[in-house]
Amino acid sequence: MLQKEEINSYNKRHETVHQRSLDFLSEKLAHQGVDIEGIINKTRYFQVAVPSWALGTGGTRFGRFSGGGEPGSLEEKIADVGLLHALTASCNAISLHIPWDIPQDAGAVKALAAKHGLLFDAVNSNTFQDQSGQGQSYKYGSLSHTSAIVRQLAIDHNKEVIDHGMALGSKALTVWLSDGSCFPGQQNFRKALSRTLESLQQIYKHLPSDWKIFIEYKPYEPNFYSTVIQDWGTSSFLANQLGEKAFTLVDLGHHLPNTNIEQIVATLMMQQKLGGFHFNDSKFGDDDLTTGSIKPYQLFLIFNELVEGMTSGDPEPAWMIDASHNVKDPLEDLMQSLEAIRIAYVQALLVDRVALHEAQEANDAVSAQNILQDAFRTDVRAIVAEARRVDGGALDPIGVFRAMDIRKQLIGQRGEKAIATGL
Ligand SMILES: [Mn+2]
Repeated sequence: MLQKEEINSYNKRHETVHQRSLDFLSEKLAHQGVDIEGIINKTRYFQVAVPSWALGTGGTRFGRFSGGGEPGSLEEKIADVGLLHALTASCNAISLHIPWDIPQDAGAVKALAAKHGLLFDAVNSNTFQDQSGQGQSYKYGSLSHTSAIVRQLAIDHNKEVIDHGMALGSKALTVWLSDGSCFPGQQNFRKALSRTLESLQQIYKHLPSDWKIFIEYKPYEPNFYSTVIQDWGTSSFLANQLGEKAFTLVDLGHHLPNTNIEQIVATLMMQQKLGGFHFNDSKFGDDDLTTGSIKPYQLFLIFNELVEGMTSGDPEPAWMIDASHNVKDPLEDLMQSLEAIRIAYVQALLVDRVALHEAQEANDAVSAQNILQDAFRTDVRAIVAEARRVDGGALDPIGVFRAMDIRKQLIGQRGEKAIATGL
């Protein structure tokens, strides 16, 4: 475990410059009537879950280039998220994928996570691949399958995932289906959707009273003609049919190019139906690139709607990073994502909402754009760094990670060939 003193000693090197940037920003914001302390506090509480599958080097269908020292067990995955949380103080939860991360001893796993200051976020089911020894195949779908026996297998799996999650203190189940078809005519759209709803209703019955179910959508891949839950409208339909514990989950990469995701967010929040949120970035499809690496302005505009919703009293969604990489060290990648997410959040907090509403009501497009871009062009990194520092994190997390040669240490402990389980 990374010691607080080690982080503090690195922080000392950056203290003077950091303080100067913070004072400069503080004075600038004070002129605008913004209380910087309030913003820092809100930032501290903005915590994002890290999924257990983001800790290893991701692959594509063409190849996988492991970086070494990857976590080979659930315990090591928890240690990696603990390390990230120690450095960034911004990811206090881990999201597990069952069956990749079935806890053998839930009590011990829970205790280990608590030692790292971690909670268990939503648990994720997996019916997009067959598990060894599985009697039936998901090749042609799971919850929507034409065979009742396959559907039952998938329903039972989701119930088991809920049971695992309950033992760990999770409060939500995320369902993402790869169900769909590759060729026109292959699947009856109406029957597939209606079977999916019936299957979800069975799972919903198993949900404890204080749990939520998040329904994720995706337009294509791995199926390339149709996906049963293709868009937010379909997810929203299912959530509304299921009941008050069911919500839509928005994954940034699960949209066709140029989709107005911020408007989807606003529409779902207005109905109190946005339950979960997955961060990543993309150029073309579900590219799973580092959050904020390609379209930081879009990320800000999305956060602008999220903050608009949260300040109107809509429930805060469950935040999670959902990305996986071929090129970067996965831990460094996650640190970049965590930073980008908080930057966009803080910029959205800086939007002069009263003035924006006035400009909108007056149909003043020029002022509205200026108000948004004033916030977006504010360099808020000192606020994000200060929020980390106050909570014992590093002013420069990647700098510490590199200076301490943490990847080399992990390779020393786990080996060059250690490959994260599940990917
Ligand atoms: Mn996702």
